[in-house]
Amino acid sequence: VREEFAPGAVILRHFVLPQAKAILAEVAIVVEYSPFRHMTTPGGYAMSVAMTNCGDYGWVTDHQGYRYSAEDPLTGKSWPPIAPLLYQLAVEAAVQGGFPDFQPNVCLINRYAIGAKMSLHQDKDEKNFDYPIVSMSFGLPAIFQFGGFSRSDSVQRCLLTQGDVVVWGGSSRLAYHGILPVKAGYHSDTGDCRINLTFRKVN
Ligand code: MD3
Ligand code: FE
Repeated sequence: VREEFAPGAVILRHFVLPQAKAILAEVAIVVEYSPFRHMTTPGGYAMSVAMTNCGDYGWVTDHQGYRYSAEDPLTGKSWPPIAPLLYQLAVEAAVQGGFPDFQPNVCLINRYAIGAKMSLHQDKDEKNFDYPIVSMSFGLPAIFQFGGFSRSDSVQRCLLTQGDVVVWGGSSRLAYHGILPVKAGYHSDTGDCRINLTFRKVN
């Protein structure tokens, strides 16, 4: 089901539902090598969302700021590679979203325990915004907030559930967005959490 949520933002509901278990199995392999961790914001707060990455680079934050790093600061090694299944599904979703030339080299993996949230923010660390971001959601549902180019702009809300994919390109790419605190619940594939993958192209 293809639905334009905002200019350039295409929701593919349940696009990876058939592959959800296989994708989560790939996430488990990544996590064995580069575990989930609560990173520290430049302001000194621990994020409620636990994160890891796979790919050529990973998104990291610490007292020095937000950036992409070729090395996992926790292991001192490279991040594990993006599994072919994940890569292929991200590329297929981007094609469906109108981006036939998207070749992601970063996958940020977010884990939301109950109560975890992500405040309104823009994704600007990639530097080249011509590439879209492809997101995939699993496990517990979450309310996603989508605003404008200014933090104070009004927001639209939508529920993201297991297998939903969103391609964020065009003018949606620099919009403010966030996730409200995840409500208590249980999902047979993830237990008491929500998992989100975002595929990005970073040079
Ligand atoms: C809209 N993640 O990792 S995914 C993030 O559910 C992030 O974990 C949220 O925001 C999550 O940066 C939201 C949907 C999403 C991802 C990237 C976007 C929406 C976006 C980039 C630009 C605009
Ligand atoms: Fe974001």
